[in-house]
Amino acid sequence: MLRKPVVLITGASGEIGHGLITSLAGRGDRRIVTLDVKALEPELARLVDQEIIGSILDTALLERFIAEYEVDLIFHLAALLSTRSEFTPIAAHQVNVEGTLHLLEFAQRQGESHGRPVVFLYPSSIAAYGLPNLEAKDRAGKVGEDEFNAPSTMYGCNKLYCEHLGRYYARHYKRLAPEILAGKVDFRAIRFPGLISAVTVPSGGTSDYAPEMIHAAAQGKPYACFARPDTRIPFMAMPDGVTALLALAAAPHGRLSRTVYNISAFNPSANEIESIVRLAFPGAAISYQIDARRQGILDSWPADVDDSAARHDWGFAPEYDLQRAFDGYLIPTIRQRYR
Ligand code: AKB
Repeated sequence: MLRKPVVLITGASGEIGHGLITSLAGRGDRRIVTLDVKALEPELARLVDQEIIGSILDTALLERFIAEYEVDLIFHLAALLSTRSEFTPIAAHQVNVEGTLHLLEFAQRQGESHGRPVVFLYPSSIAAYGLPNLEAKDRAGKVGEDEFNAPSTMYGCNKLYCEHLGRYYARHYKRLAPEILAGKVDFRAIRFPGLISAVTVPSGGTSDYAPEMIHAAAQGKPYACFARPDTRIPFMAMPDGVTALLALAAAPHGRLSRTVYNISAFNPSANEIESIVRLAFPGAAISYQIDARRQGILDSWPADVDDSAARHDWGFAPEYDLQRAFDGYLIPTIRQRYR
């Protein structure tokens, strides 16, 4: 029996999965199989060809998958985010690193069996950076992909290491074997800034103060922001994040000069976000209750990143700047959501 060609999305029930499934299903050019420990919301489940509920750590499950499907595109979204990972570093390592290793090995075996490279999209993060102190952060300006690669969180270490693992599979896999086995996995990573979605609320991240503030205000709930008002990191509206993943997936291999790309859209401080939220929701009850430990993580992330390689190599160009993200996407969609 012929195996069925599909795109595989792990961690599909998370925030990025939501937008990605909707976009991929809208195009209608690929069958979609998802893998997550959590069930998809019913309206998303209807858009996929098969929903598998299970763990990326379950190797028997991946074995069965190999026998049944021919995968040539993977979006490996499953991960524990930065704040949660600090509370459970071993679980974080298992999901974020061992899980990714399993998926890379799965992709390698898929590529070997059907003979085409498997395009492997990996959402990395600004957490892969580690600025030593606020003075260095202020001085650094737009940080390039190869600078300040000394993360100070478990999640950041996991992301940075998996970027290297992906590059190893793509370029050097089993380099001492008599036959050439590298190149079966076409690994492509994006270092995402904090993502802000109008339709989902994140959990377990450290950039969560921005989406939490907006969603709380829209619901008329008070919000105590855990970040200092002057905290500045890069952010992006979710639709641009999804478009970026799809654009990098579609880019001709020969145009890519690297395996890991920064992308960014805007980088307001926490109190700039607060001002915009107050304009949209005049009654918003926003206060600050700074969590010094989480603040330390935010202070180690860059205030801005240099995304010129992504713009040059695969045409990255975000549609939403700060004003447009709020006026044209977040505020109207969120208002609708909580009506
Ligand atoms: C987190 O805060 O952990 C994530 C991220 C920036 O990768 N949103």
